Amino acid sequence: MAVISRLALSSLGGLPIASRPLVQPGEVRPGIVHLGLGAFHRAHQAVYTESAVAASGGDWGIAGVAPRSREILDRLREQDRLYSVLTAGPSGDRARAVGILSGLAHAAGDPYGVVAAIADPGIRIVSLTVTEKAYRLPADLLPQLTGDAPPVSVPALLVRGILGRRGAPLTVLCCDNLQGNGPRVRALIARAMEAAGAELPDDVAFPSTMVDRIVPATSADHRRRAAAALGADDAVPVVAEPFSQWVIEDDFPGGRPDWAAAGAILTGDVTPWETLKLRALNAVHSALAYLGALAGRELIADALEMPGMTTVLQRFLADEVALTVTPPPGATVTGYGATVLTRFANRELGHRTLQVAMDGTQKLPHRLLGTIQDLRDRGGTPCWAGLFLAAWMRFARGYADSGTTIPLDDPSASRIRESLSAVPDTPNGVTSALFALTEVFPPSLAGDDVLRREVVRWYAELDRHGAEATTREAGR
Ligand code: CS2
Repeated sequence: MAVISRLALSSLGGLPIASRPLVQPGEVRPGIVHLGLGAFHRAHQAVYTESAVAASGGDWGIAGVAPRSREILDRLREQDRLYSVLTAGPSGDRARAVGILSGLAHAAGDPYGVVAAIADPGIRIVSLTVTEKAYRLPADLLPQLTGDAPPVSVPALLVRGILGRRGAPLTVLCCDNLQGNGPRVRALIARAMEAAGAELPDDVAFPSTMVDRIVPATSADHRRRAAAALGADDAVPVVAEPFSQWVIEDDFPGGRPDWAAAGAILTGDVTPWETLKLRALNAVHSALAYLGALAGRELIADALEMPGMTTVLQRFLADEVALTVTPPPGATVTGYGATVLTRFANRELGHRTLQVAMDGTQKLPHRLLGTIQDLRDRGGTPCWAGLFLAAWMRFARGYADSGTTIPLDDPSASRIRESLSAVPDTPNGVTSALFALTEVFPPSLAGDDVLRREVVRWYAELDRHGAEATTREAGR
């Protein structure tokens, strides 16, 4: 079988028409530097940008920066920066090559090259998918800003790049699942600027965005299926569900691609979309991940099939999320929630519970704790949210209900292990130790007796009966 590359396209007659990229790599000049060349970016923003350029033109090629791993860069270079997106759903597999990557760089290996790319006035947007945990200032920020250490962290790359621009307007576009992602990143970069003895220039904008497409880690099976659907081998395909959504706050002082032509929603206020997505979709995802992983369910679709699960999730959406979220015009929490559950039932995606379970300490504040806080502020009791929090706490012990170990992949893993080793392995012991994690729980929730009672109650159920039986009973 041919390998996906320009050579393959020209000398081997090319790919089937439906699989061809909308633009050729190198045909479009770079206008965007993207930090975080993971699967999500390649299946979401890159696809929108390629369609926008194909529809309306513009120098909006993407220079993709891999923060740490070189592997993806080497593979993409071998394929002339082409890769494919495998869309997997109940109606079968489809695959298409994407050609919008106009350059590749490695932040760990060549940080000054990345700083120079951000400083280049031809670049008008720096977009980010670096996961929740990258949005903090590193302990060695100062040397990274002064040049005594290489600027490898996201804040240092941005500060040094922005300082090099001398007046060319720029948009920093955060595409990670953080509540208020625009203002949050602006505040972070403003603090880093201050540490550098500078001020954030007025012509740098930080619009908020809501990004949505389920993109599991690519497996060997996905690679085989991508090759079959594409008609060519690809070492680095990405797999995604058919659904895709992007809502963007329209604030781009240096211009932007015509993303609306690609189906994105450009708006003045992203907040209602963002809150709905985090609190309905991502919270339910985490609930499935923790309850499912405890019950030994490998896939999100398997977890959704646990008896009682759908009822539990629907009650959470109707009784707790709907009560605290004002959805965007035309949407309802329960209607949105129903679509989310259909999407999670997509077994062809092969999305693993352990992948969604990762980084709980970073994710839960954005997706679950806001709902809990709002409920408590109104004097309500977070029943279902309490169950999900208890499931995370039980998961954090590192054992499934069967007694097999489950890996705790979380930046706070060692702090969690340390706290748990100092308390008895009981509902009160474990929950008290974890409520004391200040990076997760604000004092208003850590000291809330009603919340604590709910969580301890559910934890005791999970401890006694396991996640499978607890969910079944709860969903009666
Ligand atoms: C998931 C998200 O891994 C996770 O935490 O909840 O990555 C989710 O698949 C996306 O936000 C969907 O847009």
